[in-house]
Amino acid sequence: MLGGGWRSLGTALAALGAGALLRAGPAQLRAAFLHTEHEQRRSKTVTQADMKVELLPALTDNYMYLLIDEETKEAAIVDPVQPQKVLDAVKKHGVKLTTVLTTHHHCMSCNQFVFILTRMRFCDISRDHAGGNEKLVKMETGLRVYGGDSRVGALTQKVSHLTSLKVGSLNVKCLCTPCHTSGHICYYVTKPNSSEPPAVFTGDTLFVAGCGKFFEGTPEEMYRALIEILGSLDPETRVYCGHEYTINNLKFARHVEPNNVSIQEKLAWAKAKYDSGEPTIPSTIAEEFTYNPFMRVREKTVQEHAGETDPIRTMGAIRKEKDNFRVPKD
Ligand SMILES: N[C@@H](CCC(=O)N[C@@H](CS)C(=O)NCC(=O)O)C(=O)O
Ligand SMILES: [Zn+2]
Repeated sequence: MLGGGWRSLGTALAALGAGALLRAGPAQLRAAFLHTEHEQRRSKTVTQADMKVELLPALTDNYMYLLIDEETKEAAIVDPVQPQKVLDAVKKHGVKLTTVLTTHHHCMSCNQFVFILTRMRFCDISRDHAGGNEKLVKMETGLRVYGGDSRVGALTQKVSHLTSLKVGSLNVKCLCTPCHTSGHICYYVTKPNSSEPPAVFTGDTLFVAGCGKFFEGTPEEMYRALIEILGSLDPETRVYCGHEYTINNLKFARHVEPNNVSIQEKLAWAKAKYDSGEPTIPSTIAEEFTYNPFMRVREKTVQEHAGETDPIRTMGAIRKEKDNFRVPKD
């Protein structure tokens, strides 16, 4: 295994992508290094009386989430792609890790370039989301591993839509949201009789101000996932997503709706967070409806931009546009 410098190089190259790397100048390379140094991406803990969520930055721009039930000190980890980091956080909080919640199997197209680097031994990065499950269950025995897809590593419990499970006294409801991958699951967490907001772990279905690519699904499926399923949760639900893509997503959102003030304000806020190395997560479901173009496909402004009058056709059109969108520098 090579040292930290090489790992940084590998991570930076992965962040740039093969095509972009060929075009990158010194400033872009430097930005990629700053952006991707793990030390530069700070963790953050969101504390409520009934549950605690620690955001654990991983790989280039992934998040793992340690969910703690404050009543029993039992914990679950969402998408433990870097197992040692997970166990360090478990130790720090003095909690008992019992559960792995996997949003989706690692998708080849997601992390192609990281995969190539791994094969070339530039770095030892494993693949994203479910890529750490097998290693984690070897390091920590007796874990229940949940997921909605047989391709998920070390799976012990396959779940389907509205399957319920417990993490200590917390209720977790599984929501099937196929599209990015066909077996994608979001996890909705509530505490009975609590006045505090619920949490939802959305993997690569819903990002702050964006959504996942349609690798294994259709615009109809993403419409159902974003509008009908996630969109009908408690509006105050905290949204914890799989990647830190907020700035790029908001630049696309601004392109779709140049006059939307919520987008402009959120972008200014996200840039300030990024500059201080802080996560832009969580958002809320209510906020997403104000600036996320994929949650706003029923709005006239978004439909007009897409040249469509139907929300599902609008969903398909703006996803295609984003797949080819060149993110502006400002
Ligand atoms: N180039 C993308 C990241 C690479 C990518 O394709 N990521 C997958 C998830 S592993 C995706 O669905 N991205 C959503 C998007 O590009 O809108 C970005 O920085 O936004
Ligand atoms: Zn991903």
